Amino acid sequence: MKIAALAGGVGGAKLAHGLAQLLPPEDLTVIVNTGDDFEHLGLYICPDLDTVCYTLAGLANPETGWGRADETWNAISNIERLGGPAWFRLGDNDLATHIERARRLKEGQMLSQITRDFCKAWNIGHTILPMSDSPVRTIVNTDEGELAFQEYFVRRRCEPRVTGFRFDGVEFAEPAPGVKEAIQSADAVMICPSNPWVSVDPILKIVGAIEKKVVAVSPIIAGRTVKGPAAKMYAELGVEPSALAVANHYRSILRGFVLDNADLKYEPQVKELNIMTLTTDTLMNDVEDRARLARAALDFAGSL
Ligand code: FO1
Repeated sequence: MKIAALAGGVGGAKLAHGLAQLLPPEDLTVIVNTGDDFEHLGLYICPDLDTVCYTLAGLANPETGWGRADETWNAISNIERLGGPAWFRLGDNDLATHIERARRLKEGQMLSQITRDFCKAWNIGHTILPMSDSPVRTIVNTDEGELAFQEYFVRRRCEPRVTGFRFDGVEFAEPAPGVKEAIQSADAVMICPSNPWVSVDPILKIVGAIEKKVVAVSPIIAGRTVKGPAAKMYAELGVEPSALAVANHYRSILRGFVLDNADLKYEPQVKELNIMTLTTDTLMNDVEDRARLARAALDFAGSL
């Protein structure tokens, strides 16, 4: 089965890794959010893209989910000592990625081409694509005014109250080369358990109408997110955070929805939306869990 997976950061990367364990390289393309990207320390940081790449390459930090395993922090410690901005923790190994990417971007290379070369260097067989080669910037509207995404997420630890989102540049951004083709040739599009507001919505805006069956895996389990502020965002936007809220979020495009056993009670309401359901254990605590959930989601998608 050929899959185009849409992914944001840590949760998305985990399911993408599960899918990569099961599908041959030609059958999986992961399309990754770049709305979290930003320029920092003169470099170009693509947190979600790097999280997905490091995870599929087996290089990711197992504790944080982002950044590199066995990392050292000499550069950022020295930047801090010099009075520079150290709130965004860039490890020494990770820095090499940002320095080399910034160098190539300055030369005029496209982000998708650079990502392809990096994936080759990291021995990743599956295709990982940024959603677009053009910059898109997620802006979080809060009770304290507008904040650039990483300012909100890392610097302010998601504390300000969210009132909405804007994706600067999205109206001019074309899908990166390969994105449309991956969706067109896929048997199903799988929305990974990423933040619907800030990880998946930017990708959906870029790719436009999807004429394939779409299956989503809920990032909300029993009203909470494993990682990240999705549940907090729903609550602040006046929606009770739940798997049902996620199904509603994607209702216009979903054929199938995977929710956790803990959310069994929402199955009838999701079905009322004309969306088929699979209720299973969606927590991914280890590499085996990722493959198990991917297997269940693939079988479910195949059955629709
Ligand atoms: N997240 C944090 O909470 N604190 C950090 O200092 C931080 C640094 C960082 C460096 C590289 C990278 O690729 C990701 C990093 N992240 C950090 C994660 C990132 O901000 C978020 O995971 C995503 O943007 C949300 O999907």
